[in-house]
Amino acid sequence: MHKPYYTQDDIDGLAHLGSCPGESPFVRGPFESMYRQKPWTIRQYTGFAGADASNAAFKRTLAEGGQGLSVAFDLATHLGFDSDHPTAQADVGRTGVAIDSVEDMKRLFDGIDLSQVSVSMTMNGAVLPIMAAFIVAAEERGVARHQLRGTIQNDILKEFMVRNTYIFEPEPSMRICTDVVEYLSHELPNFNSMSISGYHFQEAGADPALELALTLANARAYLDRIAARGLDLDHFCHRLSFFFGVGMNFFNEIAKLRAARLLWSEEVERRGARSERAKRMKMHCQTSGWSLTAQEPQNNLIRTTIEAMAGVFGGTQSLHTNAYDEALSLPSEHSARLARNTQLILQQETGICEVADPWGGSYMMESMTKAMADRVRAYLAQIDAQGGILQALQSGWVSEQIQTGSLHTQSRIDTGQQAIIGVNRFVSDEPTPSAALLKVEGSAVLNEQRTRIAHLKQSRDGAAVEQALARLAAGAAQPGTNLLALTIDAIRVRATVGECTQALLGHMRRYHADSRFLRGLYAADRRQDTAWRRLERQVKTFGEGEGHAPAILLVKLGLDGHDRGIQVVASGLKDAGFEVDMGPLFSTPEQVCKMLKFRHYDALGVSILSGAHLPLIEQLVGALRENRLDAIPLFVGGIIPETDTAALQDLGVSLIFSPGTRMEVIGESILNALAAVRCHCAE
Ligand code: 3CP
Repeated sequence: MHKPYYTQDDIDGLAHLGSCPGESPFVRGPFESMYRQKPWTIRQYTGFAGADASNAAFKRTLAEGGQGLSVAFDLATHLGFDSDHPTAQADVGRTGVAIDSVEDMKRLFDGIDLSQVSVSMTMNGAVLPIMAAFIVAAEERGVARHQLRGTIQNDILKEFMVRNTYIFEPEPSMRICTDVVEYLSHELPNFNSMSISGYHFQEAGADPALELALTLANARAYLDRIAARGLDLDHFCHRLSFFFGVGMNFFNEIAKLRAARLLWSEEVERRGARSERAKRMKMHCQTSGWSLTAQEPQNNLIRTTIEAMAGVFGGTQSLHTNAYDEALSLPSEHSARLARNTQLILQQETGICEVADPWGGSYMMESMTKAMADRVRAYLAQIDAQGGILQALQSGWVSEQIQTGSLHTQSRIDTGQQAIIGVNRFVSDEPTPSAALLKVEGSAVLNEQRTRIAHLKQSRDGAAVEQALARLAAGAAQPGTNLLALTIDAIRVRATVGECTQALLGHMRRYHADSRFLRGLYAADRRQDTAWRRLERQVKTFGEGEGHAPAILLVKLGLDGHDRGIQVVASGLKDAGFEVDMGPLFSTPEQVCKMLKFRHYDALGVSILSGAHLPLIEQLVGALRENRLDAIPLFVGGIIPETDTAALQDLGVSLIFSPGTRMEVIGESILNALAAVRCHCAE
């Protein structure tokens, strides 16, 4: 909550005041000259289909004003599956580029000078083979290790908390992260070895203070592990970088980024760092994907511009601006260009780069920076009281905090308290002008990758691969051996990403998360709301008619781990009176059938945000038919382009819900569909 206005009284005595940009505690920015010397890096997250298509997109981005690269990998790669693995097939090349070996990595950067362009790679679960493939690709192109500049995300803790592209259990995962930091700090001195991320917390529902607190709590856990290896803070700390989301809460977002630098500087100093470089937080920011709406998508251009300005006023070093059509599909060439131009216009037309920390000294901003830092300190104290972030993760505290945030936000939107223009206010009757969406031909990418893997396996020295993988597997069982060094050896002799992962899985167990959703919170926010009470009555009436509450099974199919939407829907329907079960992440059609046989359900709801809805629903419907379960009404929620609606309906999908659908609309639609089925059966 902001005050109506701020005065000198609000900043009197604030301890963080008085420094200049580039001075500890770096509230005002990591560099004195900030954007006058070097504007933030325009770094757009890009990658889809195969390496050649993504390489062309990288070259286009650099030619059109992009200043660094940021690789999006597909879900199969994230989870350590080669493209020819049966589990991966529907997801190959959908939400990022498919990389199975160093050969793919070389094609990805073909014609791009890795000694000149810095490359960020969002990779966590399969960090070892992907980082190894990047290093070997550069080596075979003649680029020296010290010339490589860029960032590997390598932040596994937030994967367990929200993003869900983990492979191994937390302990071995932490070892892998630390091995990567240790290796890079010695071998690739100009490469950032972590991008400790808050972005995904915000996307999952955390407010800026919780986002920052969880990020810093994770960073502390990494510092503990790295310090335990005997590494000197002044040697590696300047290569730990950060990544935050920037949403529509304009002033708060700026305050968050300023408070982030303040708190990090304090933390690192407290641990004994001496150099200014170690205490200086550097960050990448991304505008909020969640704030984008499928309704009137051009409005998203405006939202993204405002969020980008908050990131820049907050002093970010690197920025991704989302494309306006991302609530509908992957960005098209045109929307990607507009997103990039948003940053070019800010850098080159506005004069914003001329002054460092323009908000410095503002009564409001300084007081909000302090308030933000205090809220974050209070969260950190709560985490410490539980014994640290790993304990808070395992007890469920972290997911409860985030889900609470997301449910309150959803109820504020559904009741209209939080305005979203075109969604809950000033809704337009005009049809949305259709955008030219990017469509990935998943099956073509899959076939190409399969052929390439087969060729690789025929042409390599099989015995050398076997030996390298055996050494990697032995290393996994032996703490103290650096797993990145061993993976580089395996990748160099053409082991695949999947084979390296499999070798590690011999000694490191695969992690399986529980699916949880909160009960009672959403309904508590909507108790006074007539639309909500009507839904509750309808559910009750349905239950009285049937002799039991309507029971629904909600599942995530495929490799897509984005579960904010399904958790909100599960909580909302449960609170309305439905019986709700949620299947585990990464369910297969066969597992869904098993769950449906285990107990009675009136309906099945599937959430897919990865773009793989057509092949996945086709597989699911086939399995349902084989198991004689195809009479159950099937609903799909997620990012489903209108052009795919008819195909899904032909497959037998009864209802499709896009992001932003109000809870009572979902609930009532399901009840109506169930009633229609009952009528049909009675006829
Ligand atoms: C910069 N430099 C300066 C100044 N500005 N020196 C003096 N004065 C200045 N004003 C120096 C820096 O110290 C650095 O040198 C060099 O110039 C480059 O600047 P930089 O600030 O380090 O910028 P950059 O290379 O772009 O690196 C930015 C950070 C990096 C540090 C944030 O980690 C990064 O690029 N992160 C991006 C992460 C990312 O793209 N994530 C994508 C997530 P030295 O290096 O010598 O110090 S996408 C996730 C999407 C959602 C999902 O998960 O699915």
